[in-house]
Amino acid sequence: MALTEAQVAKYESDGFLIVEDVFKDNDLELVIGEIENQVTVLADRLFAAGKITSKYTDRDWYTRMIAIAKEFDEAPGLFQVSTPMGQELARLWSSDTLLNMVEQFIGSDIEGGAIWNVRPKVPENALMTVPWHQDSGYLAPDGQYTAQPACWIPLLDVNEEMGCLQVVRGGHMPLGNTTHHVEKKTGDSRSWYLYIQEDDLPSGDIITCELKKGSVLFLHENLPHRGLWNRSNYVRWAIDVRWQRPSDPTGLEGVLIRGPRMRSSDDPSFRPDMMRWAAEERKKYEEWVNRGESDPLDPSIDGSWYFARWDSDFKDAALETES
Ligand SMILES: O=C(O)CCC(=O)C(=O)O
Repeated sequence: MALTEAQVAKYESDGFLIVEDVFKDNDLELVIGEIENQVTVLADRLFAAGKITSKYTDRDWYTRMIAIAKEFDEAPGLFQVSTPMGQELARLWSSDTLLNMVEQFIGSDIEGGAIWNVRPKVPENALMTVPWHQDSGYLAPDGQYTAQPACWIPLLDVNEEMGCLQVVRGGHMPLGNTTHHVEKKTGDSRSWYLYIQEDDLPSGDIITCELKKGSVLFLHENLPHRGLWNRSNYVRWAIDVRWQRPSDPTGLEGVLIRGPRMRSSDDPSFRPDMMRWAAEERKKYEEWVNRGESDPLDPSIDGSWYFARWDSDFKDAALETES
């Protein structure tokens, strides 16, 4: 699927682009099945650890994580930060369907961005509600000018009530970061999010991006956006993945490994080895969040390395992370 010139121009001027009917139901079923299995793995772990009194096997994809989170509210966050990259998600991320569109934004040398997420946003859960930010705010300063389009892929129809995304149209310009703050200082102490104060948001219409399953939302790395509170009775499942040019800094040097190479302009037959990358990434990630040492059921992330860019209180902790 190729984007029209008008769609590419819209992405450049608005900083985001909704593309409808990218995937058919069947295209997403394998990923959903994989995620359902991963939820079962988590439920088994939590049940064995006595964190939940039932594995809630009678609940479906739309409600199981809600039942689990009622007993252990950190479960969705734990799912997000600790579930390994699965084969089906890797396939989707590196699919020609997505790469053919991404190529129109950044050219035909493509590397995956090292930050990716599967988000089970359950209702009324602060840890799953992402405040206003620019994705590049989470990077080291040298990464803030790296073109790094994100693709947000809902796994069901999403609307405002379910906690879809909001964006500031055109708010990605001029390039560079707006001041971010560390949410754990003012909000939930377990939070790993940065936030932009409403007063610091660039001017521009705030657009609520309601999407049908099968549609995707591309986001410019510099575009302020947030995930709304989920006020529905369902889990708002969504995936977000990123790409960049291999020649650009990731802004994550020393913390995460580079993302997987996906396309090469001088070798059209190049195919990525996604699962090898995923295994290496896992190892590095475990070190990064210190999961080897801390409680494996604690979802908190040591985000001091990116907190420190915005708040000097985290400088010492960041130095420890790097050493
Ligand atoms: O899924 C959400 O609610 C937030 C997603 C987001 O902020 C992101 O992908 O950068």
